[in-house]
Amino acid sequence: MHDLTPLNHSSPSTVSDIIGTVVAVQANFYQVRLDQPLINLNHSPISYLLCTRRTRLKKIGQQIMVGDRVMIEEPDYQDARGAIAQVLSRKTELSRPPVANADQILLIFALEEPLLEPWQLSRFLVKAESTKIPFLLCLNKVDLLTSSQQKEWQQRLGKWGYQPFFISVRTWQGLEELKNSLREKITILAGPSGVGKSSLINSLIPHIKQRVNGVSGKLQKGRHTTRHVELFELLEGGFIADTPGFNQPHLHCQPSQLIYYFPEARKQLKHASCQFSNCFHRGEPNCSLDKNWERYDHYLTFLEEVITQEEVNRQMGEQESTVKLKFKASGQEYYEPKLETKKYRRTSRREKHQNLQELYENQSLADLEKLQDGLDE
Ligand SMILES: Nc1nc2c(ncn2[C@@H]2O[C@H](COP(=O)(O)OP(=O)(O)OP(=O)(O)O)[C@@H](O)[C@H]2O)c(=O)[nH]1
Ligand SMILES: [Mg+2]
Ligand SMILES: [Zn+2]
Repeated sequence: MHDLTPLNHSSPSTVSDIIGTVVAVQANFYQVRLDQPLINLNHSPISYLLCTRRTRLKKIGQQIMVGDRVMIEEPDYQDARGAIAQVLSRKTELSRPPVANADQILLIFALEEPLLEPWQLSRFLVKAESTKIPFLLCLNKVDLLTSSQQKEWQQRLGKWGYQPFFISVRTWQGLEELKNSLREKITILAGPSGVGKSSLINSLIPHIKQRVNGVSGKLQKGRHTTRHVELFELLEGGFIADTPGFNQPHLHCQPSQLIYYFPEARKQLKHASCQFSNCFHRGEPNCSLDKNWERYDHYLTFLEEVITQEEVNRQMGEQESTVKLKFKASGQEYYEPKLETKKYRRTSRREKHQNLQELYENQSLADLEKLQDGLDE
């Protein structure tokens, strides 16, 4: 028989000793990075197990996501396989991309090629703020800028309330400092297409080059391509996940909350409050917000958007008995008609179809496409 003990040679391994992090999910298989490598009789360490999920978990509908901390039973040493017996409780959960226990988001933009576009950056920042997961802002391709241009951006973003990392994956500028912020954490990369997300991962972890290229590029941009997430292990400890670039994250939050996703306004409202607790800060009497800040226009535009979204949600709420918001394994949202009792199924299905039709007609196609993009809470 094969002997399997933790590398530290402490007490013999019991079932609950084997704990790891799910780094990839494919169909019904889970790739798990073990906290402590196991060694077999041949003294070869096993760091990864390919696992299935126990039927019991399947029965209770326990989903397993990338980033989940799991307990493994019945490891098969020969083939490096096992079965996930339990999923530990999650610290955080993102639905798009679907990742559990993310410690932080690394928002990355390029300063040039593609040119940094303030509105787009602002939208991503608001989206990141709304996830409540801490995030870092990183501006790449600093090699394409003069130092005075860099300083201008630094000052401008400082007024927005951010101190970004200025980096160049090409010249390695700023990467050591950035690496220190990734240590021992699960970090999710996010940002528009072409800004250098995959390049960054490839330079942080050179030995996985081919795998990361597989996740990236044009193939990922089609509407129906699978949005596959995978955690890559950093040499200094911790994991990082590449995501396919998306250019227009969709915002949805309570309209009255939106203002708090702008640090420069949040700071003001800490010291003063408006007459109305649900003030939208656009001309209400006795509004205490000073409107003289660069991104106030961004705020107003995004506010319109989230108010419209709230209205759509309300309409959907009214149809709650007929459609149900569901998530695909890839994290994509879709609406599915609920099934009712057999007696009414035939007629109500047609009605439900009509409801869905109306719902879709009320929104422009562009909005529906936007619904499919972006990070989610
Ligand atoms: N000048 C310059 N070019 C860079 C730098 N980092 C990456 N690039 C280039 O930018 C292009 C896009 O890089 P990717 O890493 O593929 O970008 P991505 O964010 O993964 O893009 P998607 O996968 O489409 O979301 C490549 O041609 C890189 O060589 C940099 O620091 N400076
Ligand atoms: Mg990429
Ligand atoms: Zn106000």
